[in-house]
Amino acid sequence: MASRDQDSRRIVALREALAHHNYCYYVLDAPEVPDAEYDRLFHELQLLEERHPALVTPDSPTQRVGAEPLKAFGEVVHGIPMLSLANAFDEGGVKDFHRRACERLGVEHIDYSCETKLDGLAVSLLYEDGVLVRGATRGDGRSGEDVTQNVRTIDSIPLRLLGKDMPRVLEVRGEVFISHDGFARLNQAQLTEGGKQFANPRNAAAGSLRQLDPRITATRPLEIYIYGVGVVEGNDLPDTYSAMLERLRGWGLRTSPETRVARDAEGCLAYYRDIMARRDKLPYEIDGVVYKVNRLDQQDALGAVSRAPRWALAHKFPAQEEMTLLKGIEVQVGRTGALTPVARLQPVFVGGVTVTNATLHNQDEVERKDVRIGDTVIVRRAGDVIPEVVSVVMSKRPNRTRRFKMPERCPVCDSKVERPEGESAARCTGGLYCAAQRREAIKHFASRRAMDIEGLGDKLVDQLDEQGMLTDLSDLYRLKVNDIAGLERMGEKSAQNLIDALKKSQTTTLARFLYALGIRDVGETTAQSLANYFGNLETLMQAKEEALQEVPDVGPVVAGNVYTFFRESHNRQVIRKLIKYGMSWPEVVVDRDKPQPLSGKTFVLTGTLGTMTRDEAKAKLQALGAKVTGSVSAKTSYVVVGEDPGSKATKAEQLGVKILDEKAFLKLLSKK
Ligand code: D41
Repeated sequence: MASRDQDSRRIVALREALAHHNYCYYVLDAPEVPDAEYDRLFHELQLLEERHPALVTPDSPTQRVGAEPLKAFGEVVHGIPMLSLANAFDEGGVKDFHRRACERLGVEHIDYSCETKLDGLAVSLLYEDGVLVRGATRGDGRSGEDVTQNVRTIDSIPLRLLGKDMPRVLEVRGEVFISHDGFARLNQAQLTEGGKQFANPRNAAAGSLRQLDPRITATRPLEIYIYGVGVVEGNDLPDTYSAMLERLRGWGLRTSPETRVARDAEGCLAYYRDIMARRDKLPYEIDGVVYKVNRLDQQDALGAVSRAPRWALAHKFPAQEEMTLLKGIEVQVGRTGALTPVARLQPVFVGGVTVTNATLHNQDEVERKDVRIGDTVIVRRAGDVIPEVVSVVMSKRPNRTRRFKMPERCPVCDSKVERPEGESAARCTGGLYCAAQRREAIKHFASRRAMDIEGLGDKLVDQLDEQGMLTDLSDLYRLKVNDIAGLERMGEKSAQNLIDALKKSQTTTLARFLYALGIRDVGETTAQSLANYFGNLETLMQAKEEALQEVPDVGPVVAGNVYTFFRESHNRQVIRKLIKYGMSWPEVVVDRDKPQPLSGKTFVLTGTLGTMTRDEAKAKLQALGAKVTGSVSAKTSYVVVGEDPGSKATKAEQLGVKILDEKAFLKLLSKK
């Protein structure tokens, strides 16, 4: 057995190695060793410490968990108050802030350090001689709660600082948060363990940090970014905030990778726009950005007013959810005739724009959310998606509200409305007789990924249709400059441009043309598959349903839709006219002999897959030549079983059909 001395040296070496790997992983985001190696080192340290309990120190990586639950948190009075941030909500606010700072400092230009504003909660960490001795919440800024045992469980917080030359006393401040992924995992775990669901990552982070039992906190995916210092004793810090962050990072503290130095208000605003554009791609929630005067001497000169520094500004993103009054519900008719209930709202500023309409999706959703006319509702607009009604504020429901009912006749063309069994959408049966469907079909036909007719926007389509100039799609190609020039906002020049764009669109590909026709459920990928398989339009138009189902990515439903579309004499006529007026594409070279690795195999999918939707899985399989069907029989080659599978998995077992879990399924796909 090794001597105590040898063990002691090994313990020190292991702790250093583990601290180093932690640093690479959390701070540099560049791990040097696989997790398994980290776990081995960790385990070796645990064994040695068990053998020599006297050698265990509080900063050992083995000591992150295990503290006993508390009855209550102690109070921590912050040595230097934790200030709050002044807010700006628009460009004007940022420019004012910059101008005032320039005036106070008597300078023309200021460098700012810009960073993201995480939506978590602020904490203070106190290091003495490099060892973490205390963690506290911000509280009211003057005093907070002692959460030392909890912050010790956060892996990205070092228990001991790395390197040398650190101040004897160093208090740093930062934001504790939970990433989108961590949040999803946490709520999933809560679901299986019967715990409560958290409403958002911020609440989850706050609830997790303010746990009296550190062993619970240890299971929560908390992270930290450090953004400032408080008390510092015994060593000087650099001259700028950005250099200071660099220094903190060198000591093993995790700082935001999105930090940049920018000059003046313009530089800050460019940073804001950049982050705003990437907001949805960041792995965590942010509610804005923060600008900080970079020179620390300038920070000192500016000082603070009413608990907020004059040298820092939070530039908030527009809120993504707002409350407003639902004044009415109208029904919109889409390209395929689907009726969508749309909420007419008291105009409200949300997600950066004024919203007056929001989708309610369909009748079932209206009922599930119990949305009624006269209600106060919460409207959400995130990114580029269509604003939607999220929920009703029940406490504000007036005595008299009106319920919504889907009309029995189309509000546009008065045709009968049908709701096929098993579908969520009610549909107008008017087809192209319905002005709404006709206009939407033309808008789709003209859209960028279809015929790409530049200049033919929604407004213009509506106008042309109102004038009775578009009985069907092919009429587009009979338009003359004179027909268009008289319309609203259309002069001679823009009319000629449109004619040119129409002409140009006639040289196309079969795939684009098929997609542009707007056959139900035929998206770009399916259109491409059909074009590749049949090579020319004639053969496709003659194809029987069985033949259509041979096409990779085409199942019985799509095959039925395509078949029906081409049986319709009106559709055939429109296509004939489109070609007569000049639509053309090169013949596609058909290569049906290309070996299809899964041809002859039949798959059934059941349950939820983690890495793709069932439709995506189906498309992938079909692209490899496999058939995907809905029910298991002795002829089925494989059943792919996701999470919460239905009776199909049991049936497969009974019939002795091969079962693939997601991992095995992905492996099979990757090998083909
Ligand atoms: O990401 C944040 N939430 C964040 C918060 C940040 N990036 N910087 C901050 N800087 C400060 C000052 C300038 C006062 C040191 C802050 C906060 N404060 C803050 N968080 C909560 C209250 C104040």
